Amino acid sequence: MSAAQPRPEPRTDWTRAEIAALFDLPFTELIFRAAGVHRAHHAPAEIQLCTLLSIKTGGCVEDCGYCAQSVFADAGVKATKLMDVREVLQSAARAKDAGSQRFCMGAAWRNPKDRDMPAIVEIVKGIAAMGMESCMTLGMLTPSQAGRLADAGLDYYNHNIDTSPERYSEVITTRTMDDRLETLCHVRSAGINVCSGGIVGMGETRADRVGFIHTLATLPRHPESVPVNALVPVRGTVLGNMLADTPLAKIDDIEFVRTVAVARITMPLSMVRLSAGRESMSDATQALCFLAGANSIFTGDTLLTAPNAGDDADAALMERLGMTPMQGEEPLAKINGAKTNGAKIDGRALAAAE
Ligand code: SAM
Ligand code: DTB
Ligand code: SF4
Repeated sequence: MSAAQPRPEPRTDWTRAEIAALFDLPFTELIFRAAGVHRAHHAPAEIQLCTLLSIKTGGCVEDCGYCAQSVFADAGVKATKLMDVREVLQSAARAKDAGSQRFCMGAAWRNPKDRDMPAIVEIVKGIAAMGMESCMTLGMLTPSQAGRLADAGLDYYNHNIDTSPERYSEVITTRTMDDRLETLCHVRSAGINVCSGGIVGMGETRADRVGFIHTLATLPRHPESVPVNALVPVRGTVLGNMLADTPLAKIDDIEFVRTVAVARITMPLSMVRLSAGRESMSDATQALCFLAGANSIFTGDTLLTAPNAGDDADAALMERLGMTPMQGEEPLAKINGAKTNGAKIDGRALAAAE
């Protein structure tokens, strides 16, 4: 195909049977196919580096069974107020200096209150002014809040569907999957790039993983980024306690890699982010995830409250694998035309940590 021809839109009409059939492939066949799709659309030796900061921690009124920040959990997380705008921007500047492409901020809210919006808008504008990409995850949004974030220059909004529609109410009772999809629709309509994925390893079935991927891959437009988190089992949360008491319920590494591969095949242009859970994954499992099409990670020692692999471990892993930080724009963001602040990274993050 010549470079001038438009790239075909990725399929959004996947059936559950097709997705289940992908999961059922022999592992080597599945990974081979996923790697082929990956290199057709992405630079296979590049990894996008994102930095995460919790700008408002704990005390969340939602009852997500995996989350240490819920008021229903007893995980020893201290509730804080929204961080000072200046402190957040200083932290973003440090991340930029360290070579991170995107600054992602999370707040333990069911939804932002309108009184929170001026500070949030100021943060988004400040990060845009630094020439860095921004991502926020603040819970459910109204159309007007999404519009305000878009006007401020927010590049990405993270809002996970977390699991299959069937499993949803077993994990979270204080909101529905439809509530989540509605916010994704407001974010999309406002012209903000969508980041949406979920968690595997919550004791779900293969059919739930099929339903989870199916829900994302049949959205009217695929999310630009798809975070695949491995459950970080935190004692004091419903799911963390379950895993601590039934260690055999932990997801098998091979099944985790299969989930990454199926996400890659069904959403070929999306960035697939290997998100939470890397700190307890072997280098070999992470390498298989990259081979299967994962091409983005969170750097640093902490996610929101849970430990992350850390820059030294990541620098060593990248060196071992001969992989380099991604420099350019995400393929779907480029095609969909939603603006990004076009941040460029210079690869100093990992080099500095060596
Ligand atoms: N309150 C906002 C929300 O729920 O959208 C934003 C923050 S919330 C912590 C962001 C995402 O982190 C969740 O949707 C979930 O997918 C992921 N997450 C939370 N706790 C996790 C855990 N223990 N292990 C893996 N992923 C987790
Ligand atoms: C996502 O899917 N994973 C990140 C990000 N989006 C905000 C969060 C992971 C949180 C892990 C648990 C914690 O740190 O408390
Ligand atoms: Fe609150 Fe988000 Fe945690 Fe759910 S995942 S309890 S909404 S912070």
